[in-house]
Amino acid sequence: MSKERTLSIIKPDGVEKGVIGKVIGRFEEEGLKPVAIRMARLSQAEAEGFYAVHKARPFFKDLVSFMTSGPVVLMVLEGENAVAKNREVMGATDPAKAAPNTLRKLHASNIEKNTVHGSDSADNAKVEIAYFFPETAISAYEWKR
Ligand code: RTP
Ligand code: MG
Repeated sequence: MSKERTLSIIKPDGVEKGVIGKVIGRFEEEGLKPVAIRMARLSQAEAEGFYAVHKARPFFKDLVSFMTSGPVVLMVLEGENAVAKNREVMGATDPAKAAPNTLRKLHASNIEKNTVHGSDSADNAKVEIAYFFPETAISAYEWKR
């Protein structure tokens, strides 16, 4: 096991539903420590750039329009196997297929408005973190608990 970082986003539906605290609390309970947090309203260019890998997908236009529809919470989470752990806590993309008690099962509306984003590999996590946070915005600290 090794300490790793991943990028998490609470999507506009999660902010709108008022579950920011619940989502961050769950990450903390699961050993994922927030080391950077900022709220933002993504521009179209930022959302298109972030999801560029999905550019050719039929849902790309809707996804960009959803991700720019309201504020999001951008976070860097740190912990043992943070990338995989975050994906596990989020659950499947489609909440109908997500395991019980995952964030998407608990809070998501549908396959698009699915409350949270998490990087899908350690390499992508590095790129996604750098997309939103300069290294100086990431705080080093230890949990005392
Ligand atoms: P994410 O990147 O947001 O963490 O989600 P993911 O890895 O579980 O899913 P991915 O395949 O990367 O898709 C990115 C986001 O696009 C929206 N989506 N809509 N309408 C559709 O069929 C569809 N499929 C995907 C979702 O918001 C998904 O999280
Ligand atoms: Mg993805």
